Amino acid sequence: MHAVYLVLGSNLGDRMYYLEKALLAIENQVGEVLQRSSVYRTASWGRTELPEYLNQVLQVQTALAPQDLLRHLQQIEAELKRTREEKWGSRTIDIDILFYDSDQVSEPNLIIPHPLLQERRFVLEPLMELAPTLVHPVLGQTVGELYSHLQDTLIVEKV
Ligand code: PH2
Ligand code: MG
Ligand code: MG
Repeated sequence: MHAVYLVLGSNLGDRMYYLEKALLAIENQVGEVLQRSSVYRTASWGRTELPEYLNQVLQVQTALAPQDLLRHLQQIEAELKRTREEKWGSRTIDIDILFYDSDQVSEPNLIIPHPLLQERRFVLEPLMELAPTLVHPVLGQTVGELYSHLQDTLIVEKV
C-alpha cells in the first residue's frame, strides 16, 4: 500500500458538491481516505482574475502505481464533467497528486512531488492540518518549514 496526498480544487459550479463527489469517487476507485483537511476558500493562484476556489487536501491509501493513480484521477475528473480548455482555467474539479510515499516521479505527463506545491498557500495551509512533519523528498524540508517560508499572500481561509 502507498500513502498519497492529493489536493482537490473547484472554482466552477456547485464547488462543494464537486469536492464531495470527488471524495466519494476516490474512495470507490482509488482507496481509503485516511485523512481529510478542512475545506478552504482560496483566491485563484496564477490567474487572479478567475473566481475563487474551494480546496481540500486528502491523505489516501492506495495500491495503484503512480501512472494508474493518475489515470483513475483523470477518469474521475472526466466523470465530473471537467473540460480542459486553457491552462489554469476554471474547472469543476481538479485533482492533483502532491506526494506518493517519498517517491520521485519525473515523466512527461507526471511529476511527483507536485513541482509548485511549495509556492502555493492553497496547498500548504490544508496540508499543514494533516502532515506538518512530512518531509519533502526533493527539497529536504518539512511541510511546516515550507509553510513558514511561503511568500504567497493570496487569501486562504477555512470555510
Ligand atoms: N489550481 C490551479 C491554478 N490556480 N488557485 C487556487 N486557489 N486553487 C487551485 O486549486 C488552483 C489555483 C491549477 O490547477
Ligand atoms: Mg492543479
Ligand atoms: Mg490537475
